[in-house]
Amino acid sequence: MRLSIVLSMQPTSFSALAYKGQLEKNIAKIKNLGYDGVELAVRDPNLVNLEKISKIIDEYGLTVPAIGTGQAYREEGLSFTDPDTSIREKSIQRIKDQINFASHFQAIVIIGLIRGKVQRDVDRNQAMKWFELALIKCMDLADKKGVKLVIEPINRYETDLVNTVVECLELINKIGNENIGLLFDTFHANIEEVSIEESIRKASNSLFHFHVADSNRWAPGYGHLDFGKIINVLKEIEYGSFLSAEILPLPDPESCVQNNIRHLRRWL
Ligand code: LER
Ligand code: MN
Repeated sequence: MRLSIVLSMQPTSFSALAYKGQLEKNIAKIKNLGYDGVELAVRDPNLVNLEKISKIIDEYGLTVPAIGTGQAYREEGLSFTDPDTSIREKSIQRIKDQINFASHFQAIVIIGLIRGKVQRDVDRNQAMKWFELALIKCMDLADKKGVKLVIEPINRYETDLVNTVVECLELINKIGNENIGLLFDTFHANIEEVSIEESIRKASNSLFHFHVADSNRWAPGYGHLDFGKIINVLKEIEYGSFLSAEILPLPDPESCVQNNIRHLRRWL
């Protein structure tokens, strides 16, 4: 298992980010601390200088395991389940742009908050149908580009569409494409799952990516989750990809980024 950390490429209101902006400076720090990768949170890939970022990432010998896409929902209100057709179309196009962007890094594209929420006067089944349809449209391009997508179960306080691993696996099975899988996030799982370890086992066949944060969304070691147990289950199911830290910059950005790696390495 390798370690990465989320870095936002554009200003955002999302708080669970140790580092935002100052790309070269932060990428150098991430590398020097011993991380293997950097997960990029991108609002709109058309506003990113691909050549520049690729060059920096290559220079520091880092991998980009995944691209986060939720800022398009937070900052622009784009969602797969908006009752307005043009917004749904725009959000599908945005994820297609993300798939093209991700293909340059062989990175996974994350489907998190871009799914939206069930809006007033919208039937829940209708919202789920829009969600599925959007995924199917995106998978066409993902298959062509050889890019994988992951759906992230997100806790009930952020969305009411797909909160748990079981709901997420149902949706993945419905789509029935080997390039779509699950992103497990320990912060959300701590709120929604009966047992974090059992849920990881359930997800094992579709587990493509993994977000780590402690119970309070601080770095692992600052809350009450048992990362020894979590990592042992990941070893048991032979998860071989990244543990990506999506953590609050507390008590300060430097300590959390250093202590995340120190804490997790005890069991890796
Ligand atoms: C994104 O990976 C995530 O975990 C969400 O909480 C974003 O709001
Ligand atoms: Mn997450």
